[in-house]
Amino acid sequence: MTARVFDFNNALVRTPARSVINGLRAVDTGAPRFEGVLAEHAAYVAALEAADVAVEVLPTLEDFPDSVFVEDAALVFEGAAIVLRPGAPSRRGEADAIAPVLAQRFDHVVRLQTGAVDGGDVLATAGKVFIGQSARTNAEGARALCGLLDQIGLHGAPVATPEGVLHFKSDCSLLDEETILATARLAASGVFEGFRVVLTPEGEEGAANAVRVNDRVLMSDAFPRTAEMLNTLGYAVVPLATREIAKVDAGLSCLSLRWRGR
Ligand code: CIR
Repeated sequence: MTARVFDFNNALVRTPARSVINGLRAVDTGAPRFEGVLAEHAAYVAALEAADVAVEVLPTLEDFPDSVFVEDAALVFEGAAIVLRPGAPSRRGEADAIAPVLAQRFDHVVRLQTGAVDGGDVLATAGKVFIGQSARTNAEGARALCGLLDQIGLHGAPVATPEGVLHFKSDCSLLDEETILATARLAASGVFEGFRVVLTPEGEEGAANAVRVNDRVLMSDAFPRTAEMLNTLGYAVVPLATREIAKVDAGLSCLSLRWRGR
């Protein structure tokens, strides 16, 4: 199997819980305003729909403040899904909540049984699936995930996430089959050898967590220099407000699970 890496017609998202204001955050810049998070989330859903993606909105999980970040609990591919084991103890139960949802939608669903992996640490490219080891994803989980990927014909490649970076994909995203948008600190590790790498401008590192969906790239509107650079390179950037949700370390990929399906 080769992973469809940005050609999607389905997505799952989850409505933010009121408890999102207590979501985990690396640096405390204050709690997000709930109404603001809701509005930003609604605009994100609309942007996916405008890109021709059928979006299913899952109900809130009040007991899990970070459950809006559905990407961290699972990986989805054409016909197959993998339920993960999020690394933060407060997020582990999100996997139990997403498992039955995936069982209804995918022919093949397997579950990571050991270690810890957050979906935010997993970047699927056409040839290989990078698994960034981080404070949330450990070597045991990465190894076990490689085994599960192997079962569905995909090749997992454990790599390092720079120190202090929340998730591997906090610092990179796929722009097309050959091109990765990355921060200079991640690209410097040489991990993307063989890819064309577009670097985020200094001071706009947060732009790296964008998401390519069909013919466009969804990106935070906080990074105008990156947007201009990508537009000049021929990518169609859709800027989205993330001011509130970014206070709990949101990027653009973490808000949905995306796949090509029937
Ligand atoms: C967390 O720390 O787990 C959440 N507050 C943010 C998760 C963002 N997820 C992602 O980038 N994949």
